[in-house]
Amino acid sequence: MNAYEIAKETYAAHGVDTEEVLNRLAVTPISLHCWQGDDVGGFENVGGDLAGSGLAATGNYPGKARTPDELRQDLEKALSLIPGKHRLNLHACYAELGGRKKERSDYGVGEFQGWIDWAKSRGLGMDFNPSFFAHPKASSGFTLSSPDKGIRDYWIEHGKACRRIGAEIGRQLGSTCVTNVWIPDGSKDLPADRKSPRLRLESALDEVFSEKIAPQHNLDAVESKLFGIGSESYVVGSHEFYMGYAVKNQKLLCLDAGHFHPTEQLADKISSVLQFVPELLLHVSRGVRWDSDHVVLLDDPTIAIMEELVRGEFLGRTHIGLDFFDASINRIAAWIIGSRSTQKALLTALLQPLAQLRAAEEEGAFWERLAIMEESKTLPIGSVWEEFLRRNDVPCNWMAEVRQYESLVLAGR
Ligand code: RNT
Ligand code: ZN
Repeated sequence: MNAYEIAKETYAAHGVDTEEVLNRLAVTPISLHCWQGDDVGGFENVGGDLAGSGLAATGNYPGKARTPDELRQDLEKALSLIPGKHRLNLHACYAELGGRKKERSDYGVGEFQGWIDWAKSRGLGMDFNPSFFAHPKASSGFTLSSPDKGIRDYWIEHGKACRRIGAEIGRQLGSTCVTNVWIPDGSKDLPADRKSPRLRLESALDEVFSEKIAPQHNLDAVESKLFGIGSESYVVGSHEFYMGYAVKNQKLLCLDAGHFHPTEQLADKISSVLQFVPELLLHVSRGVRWDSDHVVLLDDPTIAIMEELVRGEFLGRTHIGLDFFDASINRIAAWIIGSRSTQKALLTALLQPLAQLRAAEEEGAFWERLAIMEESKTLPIGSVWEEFLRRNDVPCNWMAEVRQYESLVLAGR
């Protein structure tokens, strides 16, 4: 018997069917965020200042992608070392303008056709994001909630344009695109008026979402945040704001694992939120002190998120995306580590002896429930993971390939 066959028997004795688990893992895509590949730079050259707009990647590891083709080449390398079928999550600032100048408010599908064709040729679905940052019109710190009507209208048009692009992506690829709205709006120091920007944000969002778009092509999500660089004292789009907005308007809520208080667990929010909104978008991330965007690991918070998705039978209503950017390590390796860790967390959750846990809970045997949780941590998960890699023709030891790619491709940039 090989290691997988032994693991299969071990899990069967705990009431877990590893074949079913492997099938479920195989049909759960991860939406891979383009922005880890170039430190959230994009290719528009608008002369914006990232640090001034609430997002900052730190580090200067050599070999960063400088063009859409280089970024696609890097994504292909990463995807070849991540088992399963996945998606690309693209930001509007990755538009291909071909050297021309174009306002974000005027973007159409043409600027993204290269990305769509590439995704289609590789069998990838796509998700999309309007970019409300790294732009002169975001430099005041306010976009959709700006007191300046001209600024607000510009970003409203951008949001509308992006929903149409999202719908066209979904239509062309035959796979629903989730278009996620995150804005950096907020203030460094104490505002005197917390109310007005929120009222303006609500009506701006209503305008952005006013056009009817077929939900099989595009779904809208809204993402909250606790604080950011330059928005330490006040974030217009707080959790309460977007929770209210999503419930009222039946939008998807995007929960980013790095956007809450450090001791607050995203996992516990899932069942509450899905009781009132139709679907969820996750930005799987790892907060470290003030940073919300470290590379995802197979850690307790990530496992707890996946446990909730499995235990609540929420996988069918949840879109799993990644959101981190580390410019201090090999960027392709960052994608691979984060994606594989997310998949391992899901595998861990799928392999838990849920029937046993539920039986113990129903009986009121809480000591036994805790014991099963602890004992199941050392069941042979690694053998099931290796079987998943084998079936997807992806190596266990991918580091040698990344090292080689580093010397053959990245070193020449
Ligand atoms: C920022 C949000 C947002 C961005 C991306 C680039 O705090 O998490 O999701 O990271 O849209
Ligand atoms: Zn996010």
